[in-house]
Amino acid sequence: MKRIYLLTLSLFCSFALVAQTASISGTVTMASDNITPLEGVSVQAVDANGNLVDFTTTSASGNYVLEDLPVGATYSIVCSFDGSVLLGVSTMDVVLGAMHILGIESLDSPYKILAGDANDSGSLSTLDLVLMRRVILNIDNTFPAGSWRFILESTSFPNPMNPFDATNIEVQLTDDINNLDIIGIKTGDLQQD
Ligand SMILES: [Ca+2]
Ligand SMILES: [Ca+2]
Repeated sequence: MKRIYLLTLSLFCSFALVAQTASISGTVTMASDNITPLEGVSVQAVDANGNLVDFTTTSASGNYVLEDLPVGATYSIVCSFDGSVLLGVSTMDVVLGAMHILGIESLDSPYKILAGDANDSGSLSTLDLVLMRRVILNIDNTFPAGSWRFILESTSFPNPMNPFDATNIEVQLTDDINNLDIIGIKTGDLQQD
């Protein structure tokens, strides 16, 4: 009788242990079309104390899975991707940024405005255009904002002309999250070609 009790108790405990963790998965795609997968993006789950709890890299189809994350906690999902700083950055992007800043023709998507913030200041200004020009001329080989920034695909922009509040990815984990899809925005590629 005691044996059965212990067996039941241990089964219950292992079930409880399994139930205490969950996973987060999704796909990382390019902002240009929300379809093209980004392979090789580093995806990290960081808890509120700054501890790295799990990390992975996106597959050829852009998929990632973060596993064995204790539930009941809040996680920041931190993405990074090295790739070429010059990718997609040309004089045309500088021209589009200048037209936006001067009010001649506004950029038509919050992703494009985020792409333009090369110095990660939370705004798009002529300073960003100077940095883009320096990358085009091979004077600099990095942007202060990094080559890419990442936001949740589900992000809504109450004010599309000021999208800078939306860039932290945080989730409260209570159960598996299966569609935490993320969009990668190439810094400096305002036209998103
Ligand atoms: Ca800026
Ligand atoms: Ca471009």
